Amino acid sequence: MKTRTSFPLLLCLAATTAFAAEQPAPANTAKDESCACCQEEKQPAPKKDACCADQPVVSPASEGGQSFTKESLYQSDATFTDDTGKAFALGSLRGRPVVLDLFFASCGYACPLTVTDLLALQDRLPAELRGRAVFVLVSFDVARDTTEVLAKYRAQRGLDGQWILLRGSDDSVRELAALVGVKFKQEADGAFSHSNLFTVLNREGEIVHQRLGLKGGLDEAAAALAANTP
Ligand SMILES: [Cu+2]
Repeated sequence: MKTRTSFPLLLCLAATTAFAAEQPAPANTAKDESCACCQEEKQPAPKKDACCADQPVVSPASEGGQSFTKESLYQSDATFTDDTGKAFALGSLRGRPVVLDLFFASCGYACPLTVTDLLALQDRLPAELRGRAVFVLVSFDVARDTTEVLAKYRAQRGLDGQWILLRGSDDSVRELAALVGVKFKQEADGAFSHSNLFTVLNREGEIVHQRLGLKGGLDEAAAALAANTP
């Protein structure tokens, strides 16, 4: 499927680790106020195809009678496996409110902070919503984040059954990253510079909210999840 490239771009250098953050610009995106050196570049908003927006489309991921909306991430034919080694199709998340975060397990700074925030977000959800919301972590460290490493990460961070930890091919991870506007790059020391961004998907797998940066925005994310609960 086509990737979105024309998002407003926000580049940010953090003091402790350099990363590039791209803001795909949903209405409620929170800005990282801790970064005083941010530069915002305005780019034209993506143009919607007015004649056929919101119409279901058939994609490789929609085999078996399923169809997804044009804006759904679940159209992607990217394939993943979870931390038990089982194949996982993003389309199987359909119907659930989803928080999606790309990360790498050995990150020493930003990813652990984001996971801590996502645990706090999970905690603050009303019980019914907490039982339905799914938190998906997808590793972009395709070489080092093996099934075993992901399983260990789950145990170390105390991630319960509402969390899904995924790994995939470089192509699959890059496709998903492009869809949500996350940039990442491996540095000479093996660590990754990356956007700090998590995404809320509605029941159809459409982006309804993103938090950019490492602070705040949990109320907005909780509201975005709640708004998509039947
Ligand atoms: Cu990180």
